[in-house]
Amino acid sequence: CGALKSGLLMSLLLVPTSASLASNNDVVTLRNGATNTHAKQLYQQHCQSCHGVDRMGAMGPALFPENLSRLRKNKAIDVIQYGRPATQMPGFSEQLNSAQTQQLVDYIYTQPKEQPQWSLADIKASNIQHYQQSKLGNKPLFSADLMNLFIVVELGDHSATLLNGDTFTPITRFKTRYALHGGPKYSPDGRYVYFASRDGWISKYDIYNMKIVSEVRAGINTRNLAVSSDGKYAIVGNYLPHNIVILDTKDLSPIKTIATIDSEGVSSRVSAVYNAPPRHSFIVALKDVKEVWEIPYSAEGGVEVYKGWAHDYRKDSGEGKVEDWQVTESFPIRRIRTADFLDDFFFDPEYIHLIGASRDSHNGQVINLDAKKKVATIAMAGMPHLGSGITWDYQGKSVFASPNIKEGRVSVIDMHSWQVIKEIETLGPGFFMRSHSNSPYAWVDVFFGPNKDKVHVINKSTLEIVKTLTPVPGKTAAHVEFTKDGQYVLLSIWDNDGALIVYDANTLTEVKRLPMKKPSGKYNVYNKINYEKGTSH
Ligand code: DHE
Repeated sequence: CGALKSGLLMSLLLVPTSASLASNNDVVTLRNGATNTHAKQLYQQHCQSCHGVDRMGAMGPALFPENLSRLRKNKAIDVIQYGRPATQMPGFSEQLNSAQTQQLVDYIYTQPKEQPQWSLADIKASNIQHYQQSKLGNKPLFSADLMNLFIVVELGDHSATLLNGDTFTPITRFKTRYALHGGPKYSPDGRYVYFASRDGWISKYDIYNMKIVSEVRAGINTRNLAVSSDGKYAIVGNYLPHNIVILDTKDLSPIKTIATIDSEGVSSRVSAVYNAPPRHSFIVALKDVKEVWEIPYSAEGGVEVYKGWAHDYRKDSGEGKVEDWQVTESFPIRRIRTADFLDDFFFDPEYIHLIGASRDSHNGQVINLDAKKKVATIAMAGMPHLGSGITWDYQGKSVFASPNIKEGRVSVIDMHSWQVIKEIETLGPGFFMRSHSNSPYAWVDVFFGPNKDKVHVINKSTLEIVKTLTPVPGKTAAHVEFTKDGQYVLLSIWDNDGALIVYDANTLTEVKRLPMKKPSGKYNVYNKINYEKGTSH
């Protein structure tokens, strides 16, 4: 991670000085009982810029024993030496010998003297109101189709651009928190956008007034956030502490935290949180235990069902495990046990089925959320990136397709029989896939390996690659998003000296190129708030 030197400074600046985040890791007691300051120096030199001061996590995850429970020590040695696929973690075999690698492993599996805490009180204390919403106007301060706006996240200098999706001109550009990750989420009307940074900051941006209005630090090491369909609540999933946090979207004040502990009392990181609109609930995927949670946030799905779930919760878990109940019946937890761990997820458009896979398994599990049970296994080679999956209609059936982060293939799966219809061969493993209901094409990148500068365009009716683009030779081309009407595609050149390239979605020819600093994801208001099938949710 030494490459991210500028990240180091930001990370140091942004780690709060609250006493609750202090820890004393200077002296490490190794397995043989000896103490060692060298391990910490190695950590500071090679790991801190990504994994944060005192192992708290930043661009990379926090490194404490409870966050490493699924990684055996000998595997951790491999990860340090050779890197981890599908992450920003490079290999260090050139810089570190095996004794140094072992010292680092011992260090990260050592409990800190003081356990890092981030309580409801810490969250409350971190809540900042930059502007009083009542004093801001209710009309946009610019003229554009509000449904065809894009937010483009630029990781290069931790900024975001608000882009007019008709003219492809930037409306404004603003600073974000350090290392945003995952898709920002819009309010149901598209006016507000909520960002999550890897180090726990949630920011609410008012598009009409082009201002960050509220912020809060919801965790030390955060995965992602989701916003309820009624726009009232945001849920944040954390790696550290092991919990979820429900926020009031009005001002991002915390409503409650829920420790993510399974029915056996085992604590877990949160893989990701999602909004399931037809269910009026949040889905919480847990990483270290074989459970998925459903948390209804409104009684709209049927009061009786809601009560049933609340009852289910009491029966399953007992109330003692939930901190900070404000209203006993609010946000009850419905536990769904799973056959395997789930690291990556996809939902069918009806949100009845969850398709999940663990990092170590080659099979996907299909779980019926209503029946609370596994209904099918999908045979998939490599490591499908289900989170980037999309759906479309193919020969009268619904299919979903997912890129693969280990192998050069896109798997296309029948969503009725759960059989793989086709494995489309690509020029290397890919990360993101996209389409639009109005487009005959699906786009997939080749994020990893020598062909990272290539992007494939797949015909959704024939399941064949019809064109492979190389927009900037040698530079990673990844992550596309369509305009509201599906007529144009925006693609990122993932480089500090990068660009956002606009293509005509039908002729596949370039229309415009805007210089940008490592643009990562881009998010169209209309596609997001309407849960367009071709985009991520
Ligand atoms: Fe992501 C989304 C998990 C590495 C860029 N990534 C997501 C989501 C999850 C996830 C669960 C969906 C959340 C959401 O949008 O609400 N990502 C993971 C990992 O577990 C993984 C493999 C390891 C890790 O570091 O956590 C990982 N992701 C990366 C990267 O290395 C990427 C390329 C660069 C970065 O920013 O760290 C990256 N992930 C993204 C982006 C999205 C994302 C741009 C949003 C995609 C979208 O279109 O919605």
